[in-house]
Amino acid sequence: MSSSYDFLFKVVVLGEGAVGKTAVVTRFSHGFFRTDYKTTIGSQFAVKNIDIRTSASESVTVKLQIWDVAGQSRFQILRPMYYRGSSGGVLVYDVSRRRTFIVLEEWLEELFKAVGKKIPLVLVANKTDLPDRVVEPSEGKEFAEKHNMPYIESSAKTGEGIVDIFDNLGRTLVQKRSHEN
Ligand code: G3D
Ligand code: MG
Repeated sequence: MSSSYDFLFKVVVLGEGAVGKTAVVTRFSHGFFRTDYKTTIGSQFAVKNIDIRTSASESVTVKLQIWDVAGQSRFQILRPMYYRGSSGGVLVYDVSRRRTFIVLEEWLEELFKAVGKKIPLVLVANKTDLPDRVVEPSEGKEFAEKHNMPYIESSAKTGEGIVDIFDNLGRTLVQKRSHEN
């Protein structure tokens, strides 16, 4: 197993408590879903290498350091510290709870303020496997368009969309970094 990589990015996962941040990260980094997650205390991170194709014959290895930040308000004072130095983010809401969608704007503000600039994000509509969906795809797409970010529907339970999230973000970050250099 090779541990070499071409790019390293810190990525933060943010959104209200219980939207599935830990489930999404666990599904992506370990490939399974479980129902006995401990509520994230403070923060934890996972590391995963992904290959991104840059042309028909070339690809680059991107190492993602994915920070799973606790969404509960009692951790608010700590979060800016975890956000700092992030190259990108994954903004998650739960399609079965409207409140988690309504507060997205506040999460954006908190993140950009801590990082000191806008960084590429992916909007994730999670828990699409649930029958009691209340936030429609059109609403999520509209928010994503307004903020110039891709919109991805996911289920940490079935695995739908999970790889897409990180692939999409990794690709954007590689393109951005390549333009900067
Ligand atoms: P958080 O890290 O954003 O706080 P968690 O959220 O990952 O801890 O998930 C909160 C609850 O939602 C967990 O339920 C978890 O199993 C569930 N969950 C996360 N993603 C999905 C999904 O895509 N589909 C469904 N159906 N459930 C999901 P429990 O009951 O374990 O607390
Ligand atoms: Mg969590």
